[in-house]
Amino acid sequence: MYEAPVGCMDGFIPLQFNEMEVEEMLRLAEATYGEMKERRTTRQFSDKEVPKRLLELAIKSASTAPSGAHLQPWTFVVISNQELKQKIRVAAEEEELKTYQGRMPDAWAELLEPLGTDHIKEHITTAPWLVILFKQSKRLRDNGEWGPTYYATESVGIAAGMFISAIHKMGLCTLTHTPSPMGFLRQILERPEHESAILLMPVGYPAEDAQVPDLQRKSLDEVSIWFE
Ligand code: IYR
Repeated sequence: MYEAPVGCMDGFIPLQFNEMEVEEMLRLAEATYGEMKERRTTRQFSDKEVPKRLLELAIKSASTAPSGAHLQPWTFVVISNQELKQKIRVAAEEEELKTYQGRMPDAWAELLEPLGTDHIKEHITTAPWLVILFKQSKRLRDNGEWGPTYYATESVGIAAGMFISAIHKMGLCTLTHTPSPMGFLRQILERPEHESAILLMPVGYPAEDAQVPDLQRKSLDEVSIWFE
């Protein structure tokens, strides 16, 4: 039977935490920011192969995300099968065409115009890997009954952020594509009713001639308010 370490409550273990000198913390914080600010969402991918192990590690990193009641309410569906990617691309472009040609209100379209997006989703078939992140709205309880998950949207959003960071830190690119509506992904990928697709993320190297919009990010003052 499991016994908690001496001095710990049942089911608890001592936190592993190595306090660092502030100088070192500052150095690491600067280095992290330096790395993160170089991340860009890429729409043009190369078809160069990416080892499966890198995807496994990115998903393991993402799955360390905090989640409501530690339920980890996510499923990463990972695809390299070209026929399946093609099927998803056809379905995504069908929906996106309807969106771009009529469903998208002007106020939305005017924001996308400078980003150069359209209904053609070449990245779905070009990138070597396609990762589709699903949110689970229910979980199977120990007694065999279904129960809800908690803060699933927030939890999956955090896991997505950590996945994106992991992909960037390993020297690859991704794109948070949100075909709309996304119901077709559950059908094609045969996911259960309580799972809904949140993001479709191609992963790979950027195309050699990849271009990104010349965006500026908001300053610290614009994104934060401090009470000291
Ligand atoms: N889902 C569409 C439209 C789109 C919406 C937003 I908000 C973007 O930042 C980019 C695109 C698409 O993926 O093209």
